[in-house]
Amino acid sequence: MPGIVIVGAQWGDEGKGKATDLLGSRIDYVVKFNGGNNAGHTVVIGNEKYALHLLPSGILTEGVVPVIGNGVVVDLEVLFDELDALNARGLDTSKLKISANAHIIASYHRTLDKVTERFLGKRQIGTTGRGIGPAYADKINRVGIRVQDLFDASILRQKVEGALFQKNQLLVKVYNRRAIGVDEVVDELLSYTERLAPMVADTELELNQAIAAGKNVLFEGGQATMLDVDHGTYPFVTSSSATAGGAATGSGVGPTQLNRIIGIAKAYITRVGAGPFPTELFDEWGDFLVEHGHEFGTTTGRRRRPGWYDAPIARYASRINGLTDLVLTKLDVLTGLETIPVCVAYDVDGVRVDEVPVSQSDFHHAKPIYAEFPGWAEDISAARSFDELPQNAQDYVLAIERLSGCRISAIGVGPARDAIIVRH
Ligand code: 2SA
Ligand code: GDP
Ligand code: MG
Repeated sequence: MPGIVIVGAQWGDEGKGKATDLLGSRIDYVVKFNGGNNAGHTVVIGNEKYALHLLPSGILTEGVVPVIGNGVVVDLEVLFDELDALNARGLDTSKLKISANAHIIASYHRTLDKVTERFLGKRQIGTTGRGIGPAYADKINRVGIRVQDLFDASILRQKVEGALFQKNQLLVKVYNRRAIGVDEVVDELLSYTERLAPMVADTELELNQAIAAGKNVLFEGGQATMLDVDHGTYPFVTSSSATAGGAATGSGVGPTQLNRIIGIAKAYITRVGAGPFPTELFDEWGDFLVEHGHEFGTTTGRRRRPGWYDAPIARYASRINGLTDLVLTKLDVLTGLETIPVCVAYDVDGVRVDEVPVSQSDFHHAKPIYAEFPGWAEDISAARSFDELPQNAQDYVLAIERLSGCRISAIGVGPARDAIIVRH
């Protein structure tokens, strides 16, 4: 191995939590490298269902060291709530390490996220309202608060003053809100330091040492390729690097140490929030996918927008991430369909376009060109080898593999932890 990256190959919610969890037994560290508590991973273990937002899903596997890397934005209230909830269910979370360089989401980031969205009206992004964008904006503007700042009260005060200076003008003059006091923010943040202290580490050093010692490190991407701030459907994206390159910058481990890059894609596709989506379905087939796939947000409970598998997006994700493997999840959700359309190219204003168009307007106008594949009616959730799948399901997977430009090394056939066919 030893550096394995897992990224979403579509618009998120592909089942990354399950894939991470599947590899868990051979893994020593699981690192979250981007995003914050906007993520939502649902992992089913036995009869227990866990919904994680901020914590890496490796926290559910015994013996694994879960790490929140420098590329993450951390809401401390959420952090301790999630830890308390897991502890109450008997899970040991004492191994968690948090990078001293990770940035903090404070209450003013949440406030700004919500008021900005309201202000945008029809042009809103449909964010999760968790303060993600404003926290990353502060990081790039060099007025962010980092985890390490919480351990020096006078430095913290200076930084909070710097962070609030422009924001208060904006809140009062543009958004007609009250100004936020420096003291209230400093007090809020300092109230967490005692509990936080034992978790804070030089995770960049520790991860490099672990890799040098031959340990296996899994980098778990939040959100997905099409939501990446550089490579996604900007501005309808999240504010972090959700593609494989983000694993290096968001953890301090160099790209030469990343040996395997695994993209996760559903056998169809969904998106939450606003933005272009060529294969989106507004008919009963969309309802079928939402109903059979339980497509509701793990974080906000929002209904996900459903659509057919989009092969140009899969090829794009393959390229941008340098995928070595694709894991196809939720094949079971398609059971019962007579025919299954797959988008193979787009029609953009009368012209056939084979790849994701670089122009945002073209992508907005792109109409899918479909190939149709025959479906299957048999329940596939007990299949554990490729041969056990009905012929039409095998053919569907092989067609998707051919169209996506990447080998499919595992296939999800149900929500349970072991409901997966491993091919490579
Ligand atoms: P934000 O809050 O600034 O990151 O929102 C910006 C866009 O990114 C989308 N986004 C997501 N899309 C799918 N799943 C996500 N996580 C949750 C889940 C979502 C939920 O696993 O279900 O529960 O609603 C996620 N996080 C961010 C978001 O919809 C915006 O389009
Ligand atoms: P993530 O954000 O990529 O981690 O994905 P989410 O957890 O938000 O959404 C994926 C959902 O699909 C979860 O509820 C999983 O339990 C479920 N899931 C994962 N793999 C499969 C599968 O192969 N079949 C079915 N039916 N459900 C799956
Ligand atoms: Mg999710």
